[in-house]
Amino acid sequence: MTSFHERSPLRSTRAVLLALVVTAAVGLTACSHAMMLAGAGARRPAASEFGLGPRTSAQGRYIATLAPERPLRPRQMQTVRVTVTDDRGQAIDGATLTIDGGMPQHGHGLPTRPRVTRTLGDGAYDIDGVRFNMGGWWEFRVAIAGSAGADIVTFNLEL
Ligand SMILES: [Cu+2]
Repeated sequence: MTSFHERSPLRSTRAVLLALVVTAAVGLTACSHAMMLAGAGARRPAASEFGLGPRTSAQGRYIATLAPERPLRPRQMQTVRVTVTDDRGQAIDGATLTIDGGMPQHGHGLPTRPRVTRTLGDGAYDIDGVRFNMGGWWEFRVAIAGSAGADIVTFNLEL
């Protein structure tokens, strides 16, 4: 015969496992409520800080402009062309661009790993695999390692 005291720990273990499974399932959705709460302190920049550029890098070494093949919308995979110049407007070719980003208020990154697949000359590069999995404020960061040094341009996008 099994006493209450023997069964009880098993029940609580099951309850914990169930809670973990539920938490994991919620975490797999585009953006959980917990994530939104975690990043709720991130301050949305002024409207003037939004857009496709031209946008100056953090240390002023480069100026970058985004040109999506179609207007950016949530849940669409697409290619975004970025044009890079130095601070005097001279095209920067041969740079290594690394893409990063996410939603500061939700505490999650990009759902894909966009990367440069074509260099077009005149400072233009095509970034493939750009996708935003929900609407809202996104940061889209382009780290540039080129002839003027290393710097990063942060675009604020509203989808
Ligand atoms: Cu989000």
